[in-house]
Amino acid sequence: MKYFFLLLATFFISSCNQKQQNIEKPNILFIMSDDHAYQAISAYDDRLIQTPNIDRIAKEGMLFNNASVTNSICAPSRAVILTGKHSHLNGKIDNHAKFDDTQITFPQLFQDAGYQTAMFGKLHFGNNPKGVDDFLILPGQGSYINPKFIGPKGDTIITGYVTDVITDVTLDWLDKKRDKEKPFMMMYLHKAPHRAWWPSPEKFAEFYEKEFPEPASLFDDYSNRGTAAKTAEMNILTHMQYMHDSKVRPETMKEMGKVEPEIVYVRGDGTLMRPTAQGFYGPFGRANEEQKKKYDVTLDKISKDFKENWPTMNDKEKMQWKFQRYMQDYLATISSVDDNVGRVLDYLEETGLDENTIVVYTSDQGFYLGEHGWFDKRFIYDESFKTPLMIKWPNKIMPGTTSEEMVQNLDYAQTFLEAAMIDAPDDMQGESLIPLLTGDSDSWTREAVYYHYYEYPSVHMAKRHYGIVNKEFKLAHFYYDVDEWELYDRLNDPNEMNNVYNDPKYKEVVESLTQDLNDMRVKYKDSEELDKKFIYKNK
Ligand code: SGN
Ligand code: CA
Repeated sequence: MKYFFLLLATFFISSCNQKQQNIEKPNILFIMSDDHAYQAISAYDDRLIQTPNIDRIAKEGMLFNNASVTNSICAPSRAVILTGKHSHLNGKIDNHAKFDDTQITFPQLFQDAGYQTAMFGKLHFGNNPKGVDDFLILPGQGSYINPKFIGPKGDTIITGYVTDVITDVTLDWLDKKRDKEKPFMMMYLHKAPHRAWWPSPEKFAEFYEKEFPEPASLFDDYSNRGTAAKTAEMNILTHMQYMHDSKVRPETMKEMGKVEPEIVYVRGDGTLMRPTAQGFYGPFGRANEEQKKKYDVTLDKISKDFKENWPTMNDKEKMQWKFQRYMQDYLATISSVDDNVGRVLDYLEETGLDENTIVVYTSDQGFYLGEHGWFDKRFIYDESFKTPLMIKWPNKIMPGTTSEEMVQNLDYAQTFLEAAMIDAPDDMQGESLIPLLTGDSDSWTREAVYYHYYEYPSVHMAKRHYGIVNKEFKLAHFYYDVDEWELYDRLNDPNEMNNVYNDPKYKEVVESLTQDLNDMRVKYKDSEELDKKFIYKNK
């Protein structure tokens, strides 16, 4: 009997401890959008758009000015975030490679440790997420209008605009579905602002009336750069499509006959890709009659303007016209993300959950908003190498602080695990950001980061390269198709217009950074053998 009471008492104490521990463990709300450039977040830069809600996270927490990704492309970035390992080790080197889901991803560790876990929105993996109690994910890239989702119980189509819908299911889970006795780790993953940019009808109308400032390098001719920049197919004038991107009606294009410049992509296999009406009707065809009517008002204005004015424009004016259309739609989709992030932050505040919740806002990578005349990402150059990152954690992170440290998406898993007091596997390759977040920056020693991009030959034709980046310099090796090196002086040439690799003034910098890069490849277990292994066999 005595033993029975002892046992009961032990059980009671340990279950109280368990509860106590769980209560103390922070919730994690990981918000990630797709292709959201830091230039389009007012906490970083307010020339293009105001994002008051996303900015709340920075105001109440820490804004990272030098956050970057290890491989600037969608699914690989997500694989790095989930595994805490570089692409060459997790195997998801590009959007085509299969993700090996026998690997440990950090949500599994949270689930094992007693967290409630969920994922809503875009994953882009081809397999369902592991380690989540609930999920609703878009198939592949997903759709902006009336999106289809994959869930534990099968597929479902939800009527509405994707950014609103993902938020509705997120709030529903937070409010009604989760076990409120347990801490949660939730991944709230937007599709926006991914191409082809279809805003909600209301934002489409609102942003069509706006005009945006052009970046200094919109008319870049790529002189003083390498072959890769010159041959990439992501120039707004020559590669952005009229129907798919600018939302000119296919019927208008047909009436007009041949329109210059002709937009043709050369695929990696050498085949040509010409735009079709499907690029327009694929997304727009999903709208119901009521939604179509709302879009039609703005679509008619765009087509009328294009038909009347395009034929008499010179190339400079054509570039300017396309840049404005690009910004209007891209930023309109972001405005919806911002409104919806506001809804979720409001919910946390109203319920008091905000006090013990770590909120992260980031993107799977950055994006070119006309810098170097480009859209898209992929390159180690700043706009796509860097990614927005801000984190708030009441009573732990001092509000309104900034960090200039070289942090990466590789670090998120270990950061969240440490915050939740869960052991990280030894083979994760990042570093926890907790010392930076809590003001103990002396224990942060990293000075440079490693980058490696693989998806070539493929859409946009950005050549394979790896490199090293510290606060002052960026050294990159384009090793496939060409054998070219590039060095940028980040402090004196922040827009990266001059490759100074062969400038004798930089000889010593080149020597020491090349050594650092080699050391880094050894440290992270990357190698020439692996570079070769990942080259597509059919080329
Ligand atoms: C699609 C886009 C590309 C984009 C890739 C990868 N074309 O192919 O512009 O680079 O996705 O994007 S579109 O016809 O869909 O507009 S990623 O974010 O998934 O890596
Ligand atoms: Ca992306």
